Amino acid sequence: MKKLGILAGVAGLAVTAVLATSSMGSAADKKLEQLKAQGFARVAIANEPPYTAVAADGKVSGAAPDVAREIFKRLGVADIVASISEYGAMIPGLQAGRFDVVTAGLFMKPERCAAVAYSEPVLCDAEAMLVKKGNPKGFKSYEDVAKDTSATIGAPGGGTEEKLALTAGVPRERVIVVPDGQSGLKMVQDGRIDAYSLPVLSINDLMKKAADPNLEVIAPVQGAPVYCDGAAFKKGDEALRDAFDVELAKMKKSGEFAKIIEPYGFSAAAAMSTTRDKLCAAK
Ligand code: 6CS
Repeated sequence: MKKLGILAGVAGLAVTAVLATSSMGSAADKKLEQLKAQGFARVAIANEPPYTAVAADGKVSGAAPDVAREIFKRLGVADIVASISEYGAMIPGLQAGRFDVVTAGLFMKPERCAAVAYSEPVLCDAEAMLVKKGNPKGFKSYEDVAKDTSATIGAPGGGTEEKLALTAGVPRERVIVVPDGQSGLKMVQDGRIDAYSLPVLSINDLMKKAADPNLEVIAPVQGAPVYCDGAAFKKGDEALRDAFDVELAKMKKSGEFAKIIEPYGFSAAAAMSTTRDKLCAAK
């Protein structure tokens, strides 16, 4: 009887394992099935062209949402619906289930990689500063801002540039949280901050639209890394992330990826020259 009992026990374990795997498998597909049924994926964006943009009529564009829209379409999810969020609120919002994915140029860094499930790289860029014409304070790096005790620098709340300035030694009270590009531009124009920092392509976009001869772009910010973003999924949605990556890899190979991002000024080669693992391990 004993033997039978043990055999039954082993069989029971095997059945449990099979059920668990298939339920895990179905749990993973469940998220994609849920998005297909929903008809759209809820994406977080910042409205920071050319990464992400919302037109007056509500139309969402920008390199990150355009790549995500195309990939979700290939996965059977008809469209994306975007919510504007501050960078610092994107990961908490994702974890709270307010978004299905962040497609906003949220750069991969170890602490973020620990909190979300990133896709492979999509958009890469260096950092820049917008300053008064002639760069009167001679900024070349975030350390230069730190050394000048009267200098202030604006950056997005919870964003990479805020972190870089603080890490370079700029005291908290001289790092000013700026809600959006237009505000940052105006604050530099009005002399309320001495510099406004965003990635190069975002600052260049602001500069082009402002067409203000009294402004100057410092790019790249010396000593700051080139970062790349990926689509950021909630931990637990790795199967959806993996399905996203399969389509992303096909588009990188076919040239369709370049066709979407390069008109915005991004380099497909830059994104294809690195990997999530490398970026998430970078110091
Ligand atoms: O990932 C970030 O934190 C940064 N990414 C972009 C596209 N703009 C500013 C932000 O700080």
